[in-house]
Amino acid sequence: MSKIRKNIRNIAIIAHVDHGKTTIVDQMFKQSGTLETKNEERAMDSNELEKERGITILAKNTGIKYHDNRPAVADDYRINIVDTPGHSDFGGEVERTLQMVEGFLLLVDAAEGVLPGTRFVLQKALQLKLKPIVLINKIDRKDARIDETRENIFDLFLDLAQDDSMLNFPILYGAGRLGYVSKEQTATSGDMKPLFESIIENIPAPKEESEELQMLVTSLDYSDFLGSIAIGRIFNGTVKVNQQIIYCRDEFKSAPLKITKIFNFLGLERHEIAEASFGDIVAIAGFSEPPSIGSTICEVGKAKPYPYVAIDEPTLSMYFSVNDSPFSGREGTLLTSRNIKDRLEKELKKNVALRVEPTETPESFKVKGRGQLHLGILIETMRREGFELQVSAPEVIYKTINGEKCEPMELVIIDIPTEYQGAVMENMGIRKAIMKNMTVGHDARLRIEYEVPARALLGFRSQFLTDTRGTGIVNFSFIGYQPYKGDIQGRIKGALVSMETGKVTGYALDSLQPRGILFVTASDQVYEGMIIGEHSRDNDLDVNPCKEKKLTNMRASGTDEAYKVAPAKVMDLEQCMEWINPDELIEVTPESIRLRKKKLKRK
Ligand SMILES: Nc1nc2c(ncn2[C@@H]2O[C@H](COP(=O)(O)OP(=O)(O)OP(=O)(O)O)[C@@H](O)[C@H]2O)c(=O)[nH]1
Ligand SMILES: [Mg+2]
Repeated sequence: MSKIRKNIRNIAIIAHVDHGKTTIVDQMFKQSGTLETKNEERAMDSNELEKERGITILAKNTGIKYHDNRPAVADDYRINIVDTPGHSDFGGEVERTLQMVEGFLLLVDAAEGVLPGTRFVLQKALQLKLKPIVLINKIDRKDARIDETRENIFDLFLDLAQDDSMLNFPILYGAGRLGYVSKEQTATSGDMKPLFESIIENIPAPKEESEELQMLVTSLDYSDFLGSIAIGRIFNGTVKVNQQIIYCRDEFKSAPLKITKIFNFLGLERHEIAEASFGDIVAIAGFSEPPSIGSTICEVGKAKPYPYVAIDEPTLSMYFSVNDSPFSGREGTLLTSRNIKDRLEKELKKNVALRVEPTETPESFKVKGRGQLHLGILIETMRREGFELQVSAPEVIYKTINGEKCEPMELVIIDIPTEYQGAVMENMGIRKAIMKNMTVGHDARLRIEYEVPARALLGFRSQFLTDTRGTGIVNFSFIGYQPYKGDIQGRIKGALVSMETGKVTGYALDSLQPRGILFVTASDQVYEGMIIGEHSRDNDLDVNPCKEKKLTNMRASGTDEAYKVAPAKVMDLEQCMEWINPDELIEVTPESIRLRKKKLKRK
């Protein structure tokens, strides 16, 4: 007979980027009484880059305790929550963690409506047959379009549901940031109770199918005291501290090992517990080697891998190489191919959507990910750790399907003031975009849906912002592979390349200004072959940014400050990734991001 843990609910919060997932978790903490502490915003976005950029990068587990006092169900409940990232580059995080839960809360921003990320995460959740709750969020926004959003959500479910039972879902309305959720779309105040109650009513309690232990490992952690830590969901059985276990995956079976600690998640803390059973999401220590994500923890002698749905394959690749620029070793501490290899191997253990392949030279690795931001965050993290490396222009990963060359495609939704329609449509046309839908929205804005080859979006954003004078909004998400669409023009402008190694002078920059857009400032150090600007024409141009003014008579030349040079264009890593061509590299160190030609010396 199968057992049920009627006081537990496991739920993932999913949405398009920025639709308010992490913010609503703050309120769930607060109003369930789990976190009494201060008013820290987006408490779950705990890592440095998440805080800096205001986005969630890693999916994370937490839990709350909730007392429901409705007579029929009055009891104490524990709701385990997975906060997932919305940015499509981190889709692997969503796929990985959805496998832990029985249900999901789909948030949709009432003003932005259904966007490509909404489709992506909903599709993944429905494929796993998880139970839905829909929350139209941010209804406090003045530009909220609740009716239209709800209609679009229904259309999306109709499109993605695998059977009719999936079409029957509760819809709530709320403003996560203001701390209220309601069954009424006209609500302007209230609390989170309707959300908690809906979770308890609609999300199935965990059920045990067998008493033999099966815990699916969905993420890894490490502590200096405890070593490797496996985090995951127990689907069957019970596990206790000091118990002997094994972990297995496919044909692999580990040697027995002893569990030293078990923790569960509550608010921002982990609590040590003595045992855990089916339905619980826990962290377990005692491993000498970390089990791979997707492994199942079982009793000794009873290896039984739990089904693990593989994560989508990467769509973008870049080469990561040892920094061989003339400035190598000036700013970083981790320089060698060994350093880079070890670091990438460590990353592979927990970054499930990443792949690393050796190349013909030990100095270089082919790193594959789900998009520019996915790889960009890894590079940014590495430079903060002290690494120096060189990375190549990102390239999409082609696939041969039924003998035909295919390429990754993105669903793109742009939202622009009508007046820019011409410029944007022309730009999309050049990029081989296929228009799928166009609707006229409020405030004389247009919403156009396209399917576009992913490679055509490299470098798209800056052009789009120029075309729409910064007023356009663009969102995209991977939708699958389609036959190759033919040539697409890349960067039209050439590079201004330094022919000297030395210190940049204001005098030289002053005379180079008319040639294009400069990336360097007076007194920057440059080397021969380094790119110091974008040429206004389509060819590369060798220039000397270090030229000094000739001293005339006995009088010293004017100082650098005397020259009026427009401020240099400083590009961050992701902008550089959009800008560069295949014969160029980005040199990344803890202090600097430089662009260079692969071949530094002039002929
Ligand atoms: N008006 C309004 N803004 C909100 C509400 N909830 C969240 N926001 C704002 O929306 C932005 C994004 O919020 P987050 O909670 O980080 O969104 P998210 O879905 O976790 O974002 P990712 O994890 O990066 O996908 C923040 O600026 C929030 O302050 C709301 O109820 N009303
Ligand atoms: Mg978030």
